[in-house]
Amino acid sequence: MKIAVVGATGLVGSMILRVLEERNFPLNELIPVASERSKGKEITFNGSKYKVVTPDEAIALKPDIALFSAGGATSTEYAPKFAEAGTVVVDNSSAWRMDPDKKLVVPEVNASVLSSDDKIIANPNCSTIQMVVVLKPLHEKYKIKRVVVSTYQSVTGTGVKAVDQLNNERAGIEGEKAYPYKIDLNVIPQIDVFMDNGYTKEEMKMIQETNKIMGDDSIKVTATTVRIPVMGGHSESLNIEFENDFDLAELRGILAKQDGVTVVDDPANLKYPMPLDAHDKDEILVGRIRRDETQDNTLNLWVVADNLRKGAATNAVQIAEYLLKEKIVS
Ligand code: A2P
Ligand code: 11C
Repeated sequence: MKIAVVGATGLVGSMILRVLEERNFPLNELIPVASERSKGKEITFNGSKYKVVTPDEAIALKPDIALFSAGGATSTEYAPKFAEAGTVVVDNSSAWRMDPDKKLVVPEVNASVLSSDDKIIANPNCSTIQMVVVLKPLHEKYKIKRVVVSTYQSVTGTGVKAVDQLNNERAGIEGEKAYPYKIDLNVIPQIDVFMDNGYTKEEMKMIQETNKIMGDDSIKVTATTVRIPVMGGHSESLNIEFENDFDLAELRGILAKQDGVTVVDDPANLKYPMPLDAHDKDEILVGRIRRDETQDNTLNLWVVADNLRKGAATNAVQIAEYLLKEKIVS
């Protein structure tokens, strides 16, 4: 298996390399890819050194799978070129997610939609991924009518520039800004650009991607997405209204059995999920599970995951693992 990682020098790309190492992904050739600026730079993978190549050089090497995390423009330009050369692309940008001809995949939810016809496969937005893994088993059992989600998102979701901004502000150093406002000691109720309807693009991603991944446009989703001065891990408050009533103990059991989910919910001992606990883990942590006492068949819960891992790198690697397991790529 020849695997290219496009964006290998970036925040998500380097996490993809780490996740490939940790999971012992069965590859015998790694092709780290970045822009012309990084050509020739050395990266270490599984104890060996590899030289970074450009996308055009990588295409000529005909990788079996390319894991892309180099921004929408790079994906738009290069994913079709890799696909044409016979490579299956798993793309972490938003470039192809809502294309009706492309699959948008979270393996625990809808891996079965994949087939050998899929040459460019989209990896969803981080805040969507951690939400749908929790929604899926609950929808199957109780049928979701509506979800109200509010997010508390880490600066790592923006990239290196935002991590630098937070660190610089904490150290009292002037530097480049990723956000229009100070982020340390602050909360910014804007993630990505504003759309004509007053929602941000991040909010619209959570709405549209959820319907597509769940394969059910009848689920109503409304979102408020917020940036907070936290380093690794997105948190979400979910209010979920079901068609059918639920038993709280049974519902907890369903979540505890869900692949990729760990229930951390013991208020008596002050146990609930926090980003510091989710950091560097692949599991999605769920807690504060309780009835919304103001409305029938309605639940409140709290979901936390490492946005660079399950929210990006791990999900992409899991898609690649599924392609191998099902011999969609061999
Ligand atoms: P480079 O380091 O050469 O700029 P992040 O999201 O953390 O900013 O990382 C973006 C990643 O995408 C980096 O690895 C970056 O490489 C890569 N990248 C940006 N533009 C291109 C491009 N035109 N072709 C290939 N890789 C690119
Ligand atoms: C954030 N969710 O936390 C964004 C980052 O569409 O993959 C991921 C953007 C995307 O800022």
